[in-house]
Amino acid sequence: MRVRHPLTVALAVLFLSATVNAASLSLADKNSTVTIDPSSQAGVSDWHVNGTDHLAQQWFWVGSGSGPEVSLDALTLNSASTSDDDFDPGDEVARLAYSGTGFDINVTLELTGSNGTSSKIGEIIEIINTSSTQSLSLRFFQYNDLELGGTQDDALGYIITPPGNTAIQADLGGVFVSETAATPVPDHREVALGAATLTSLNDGVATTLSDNTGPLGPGDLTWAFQWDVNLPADGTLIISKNKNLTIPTPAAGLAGTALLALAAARRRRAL
Ligand SMILES: [Ca+2]
Ligand SMILES: [Ca+2]
Ligand SMILES: [Ca+2]
Ligand SMILES: [Ca+2]
Repeated sequence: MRVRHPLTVALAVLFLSATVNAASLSLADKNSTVTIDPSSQAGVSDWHVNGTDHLAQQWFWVGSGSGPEVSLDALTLNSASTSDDDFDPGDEVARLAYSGTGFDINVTLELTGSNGTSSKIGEIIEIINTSSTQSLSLRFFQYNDLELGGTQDDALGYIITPPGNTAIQADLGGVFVSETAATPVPDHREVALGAATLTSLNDGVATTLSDNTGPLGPGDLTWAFQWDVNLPADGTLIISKNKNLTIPTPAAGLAGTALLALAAARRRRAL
């Protein structure tokens, strides 16, 4: 067995604690980078793909029972770290661990860039009832404010219902994002404009998302998902989601823009 020099171990521990205390984390994979602030509502604040930032804010809120929800950063942050799991340049995985009263929430984000014009963020959220005697009732929210193409306004946003677990947002230039919350299907969802959803999550009153699935736009589009979580003692819920972003090739972008212009002209004629 190889014995490590005590100084090496001490340095490793120092490095580890420096990572845990980092104010913000950066992920990088191929054509993409992501910035995560685990200690504020800014949350996941940048998603650069091919040099353009397509994301203003993506973050989580949680409410106990029927009480008002708070953002995830209001809980106790136990650890926040990144790692390189695919042995190419850049850390593409972030792991955040929080504790609330009677529960733990662990978030894993994995950035998968490409050598072309697409990018993906996969997320796994683990909600653990830490009581061995009491059941747990929570409402868990994920909020998204994408700004596709680096500009605030986008053409169109909607959620496909049923089953109500895939959100779509598209920009005039043809940049396109879809997110599917594969397991489990959210209990409520909402497409909105501007700060409407964010305001309702921060108003100190228990929120139930409106189930407005759109389509909405053009404008500053947002969407959110809500899960009503009921866990037995020692129970765990795992939520798994994938966000896919596609930037069109110039020809496809022109075709997309032409289609949107045609749809707008039809709407004008119908008025
Ligand atoms: Ca890597
Ligand atoms: Ca835009
Ligand atoms: Ca609220
Ligand atoms: Ca937006």
